[in-house]
Amino acid sequence: MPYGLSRRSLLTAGILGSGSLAAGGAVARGTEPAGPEQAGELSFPSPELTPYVDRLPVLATFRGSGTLAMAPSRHRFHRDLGIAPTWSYGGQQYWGPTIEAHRDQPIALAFTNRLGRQLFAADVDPSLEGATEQDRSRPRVSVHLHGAVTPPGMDGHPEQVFLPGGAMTYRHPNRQEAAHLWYHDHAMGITRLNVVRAADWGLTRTRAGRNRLHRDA
Ligand SMILES: [Cu+2]
Repeated sequence: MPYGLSRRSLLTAGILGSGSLAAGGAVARGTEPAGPEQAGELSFPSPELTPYVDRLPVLATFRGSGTLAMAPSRHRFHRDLGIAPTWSYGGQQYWGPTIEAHRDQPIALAFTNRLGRQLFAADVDPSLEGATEQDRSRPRVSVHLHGAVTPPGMDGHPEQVFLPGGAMTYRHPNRQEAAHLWYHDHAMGITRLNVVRAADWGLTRTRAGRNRLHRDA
């Protein structure tokens, strides 16, 4: 398929019915309204699941400077679904830890790419700008702190990527007002695949000047 994720990939990963369906929903928008009998491969109908039966996970908090590994993990998105393979930051089951920082106090965050084969390898589309066949087996990553005021070299732009075995240290001056921000992969041509599998964080600052980098749930 030319874009989006195949239904087969999502079923294989066992994440249908999870929050990850937001990606599928976005793909479905703009198409004809589809009832159950009309559901096509781009509409990603959700299986029947009982809502609000799982306790919401509380993510770990990461404070100050340090290293976060980007690595494969596993998570059960609903009690009635199987355990799905995921990617995460910092040893979480999915996404990454809340990262807490303080206004005007610079931090340095090193990210290591320990990812194996792209979990959505079949959905890598080499016809997209920046994407290559190699992305199926050696996924590039770039960590962008969305909304942060950063020096240009620390912005995690789409071509500032590193491969498995590589690492990048991002230095954030945190010279901006309090805000909730999120961090996410930004790799050219495969962001949609990497982000569904892993990543975001955010930055909150109180009026007292406290920054709190946290996951945008
Ligand atoms: Cu962003």
